[in-house]
Amino acid sequence: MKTIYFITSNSGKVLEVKNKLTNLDINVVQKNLGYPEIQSNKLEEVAMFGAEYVQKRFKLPFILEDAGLFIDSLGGFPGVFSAYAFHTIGCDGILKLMKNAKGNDRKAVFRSIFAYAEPVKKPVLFIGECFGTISDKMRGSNGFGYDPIFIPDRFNKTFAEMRTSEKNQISHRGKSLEKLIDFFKNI
Ligand code: ITT
Repeated sequence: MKTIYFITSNSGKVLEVKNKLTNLDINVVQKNLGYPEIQSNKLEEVAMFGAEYVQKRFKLPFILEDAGLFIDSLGGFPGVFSAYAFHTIGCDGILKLMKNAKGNDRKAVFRSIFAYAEPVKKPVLFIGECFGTISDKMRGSNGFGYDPIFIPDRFNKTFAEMRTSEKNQISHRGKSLEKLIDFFKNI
């Protein structure tokens, strides 16, 4: 069994990834090394910078992931600032900012970028998106982060009202992870 380190502080992410990679005989081990998140409005740049930073310091194969919730009527906020916004204003604060938003103004997209890196080679990125809307109030207790306020398109429940397996089938991370898995199958 091959071991791949997941450089993250977020055990919710590890849970979502572990099951799928175990099926490929890959053991995922969480490593909370931390890495700088540069100021850029593109998650791809944040993930690539983070991966190259870790690569210089950690000499084993690893993955990391950057995700964000981009709300149309807030000009993409919290976007690349999703972690900061979550720890400061949280889901409640986002709902307050959106209290007068109706219909299309509640549209949002979750984006996820995985980076896979091993020594010497350029890190490789895998992108996934999930479109949806922001709910009127927090609903559900599963998952993490903004899950209680995000309703994916074609559903009438939030991510936090879904089981992890159900969320994984449609989520941004589920999609970027599928691409990562295809990559692993071919190396
Ligand atoms: P890392 O150590 O992996 O960076 P993090 O929790 O800081 O963990 P991100 O920067 O990628 O993760 O995520 C930005 C924020 O978006 C963070 O507050 C998460 O809780 C939230 N988030 C990311 N993916 C999510 C998901 O699938 N559902 C709900 N919220 C999510």
